[in-house]
Amino acid sequence: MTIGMRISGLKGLAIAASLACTGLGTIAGAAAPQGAVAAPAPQAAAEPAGVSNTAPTSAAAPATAAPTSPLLAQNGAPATTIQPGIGIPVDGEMGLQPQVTKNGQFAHWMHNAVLLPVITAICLLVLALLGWVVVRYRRAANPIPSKTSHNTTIEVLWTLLPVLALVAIAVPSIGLLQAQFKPAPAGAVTLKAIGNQWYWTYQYPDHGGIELTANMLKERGEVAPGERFRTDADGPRLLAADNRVVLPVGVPIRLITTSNDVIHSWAIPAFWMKLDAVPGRLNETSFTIDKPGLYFGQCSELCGPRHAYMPIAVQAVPPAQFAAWVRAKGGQMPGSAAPSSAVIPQPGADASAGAQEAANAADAATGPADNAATETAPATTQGATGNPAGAGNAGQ
Ligand SMILES: [Cu+2]
Repeated sequence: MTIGMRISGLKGLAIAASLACTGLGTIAGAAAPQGAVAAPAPQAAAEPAGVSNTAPTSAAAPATAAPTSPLLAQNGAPATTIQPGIGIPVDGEMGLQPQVTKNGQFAHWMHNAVLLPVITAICLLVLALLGWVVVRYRRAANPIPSKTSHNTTIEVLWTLLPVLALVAIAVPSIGLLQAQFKPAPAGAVTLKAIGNQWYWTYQYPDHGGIELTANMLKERGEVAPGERFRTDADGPRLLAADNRVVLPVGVPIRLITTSNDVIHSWAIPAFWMKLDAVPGRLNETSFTIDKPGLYFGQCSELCGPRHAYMPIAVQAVPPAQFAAWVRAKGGQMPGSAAPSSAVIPQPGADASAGAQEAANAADAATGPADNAATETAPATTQGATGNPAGAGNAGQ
């Protein structure tokens, strides 16, 4: 009886707790009944610019040319659909997302073929040794313990074997570390990602200074009438952004990150990419996307109360589509513009006067952290598009 009451008491507590949790959850969930919503045509896919469902964010972004092709969505980005299991998290999934960069594929292999087997083998060995000691040398079986205090052979072994295991792991690991910070080759597409509390701005300095501002898309119940909200075509809740970063596949990308306020981190799991965005400095890395698709990520450096609400959505498209997008955004492809942007300068790659000139021009274009982006990042953006206290905002 007592036990029964105690259990039901605990059960009541548990039910109350879960009700509290689901209560919070349903507030967020009710805002976006997945699939139940008569999905308005994905705004990013078909509607012309200026449609009532356009978020104010689009207005805050620099004025862009109208779409020039039916392949391009209202924001000039090629329409790309989400592929199940690629570039997005999957419920109940264990392990890493499928990787679409060379470093990511290598790292994935290393995780699955090197690290996991080594960890498993070491754990099993230590467990077996412990079990053996516990059983074989228990007091009943071993009433008079040995007084041995040294054994050279076993001491050499337990020093050397871990060293060998570490060296075996270090060889591919150091190679991967080096590959992750390899400078981009000439001809790479430069993407500059700038962290802000709490949204991302992007610049394409080699493509006529295209600029984007990307805010998280709010749920249906969180927007003002007529304001754009997230649909399933935009991406999962908390990961869909109003503006996607468009990048070409098969072309090296030079990623430069910086920040306007605190440290953020630009991270896309499917790219094996996580690069801190630090105010006052530029971090750089490079990667090449193998497959067209839609890839989602988030800020991965705790940057304040709305840290969880600054998603990253990358749309990787064939180079020709990328060029069309650049033109639709009012930019131009390198080579079709001033000669200074035709060659992407590499420090020390070419000391000729022309290259130096190009380097200087590019330096001026990418500039230090507090460059034009800082000034043009509209102060109103956050006010216009930051989500009001709502789902997931309770901690603020
Ligand atoms: Cu952040």
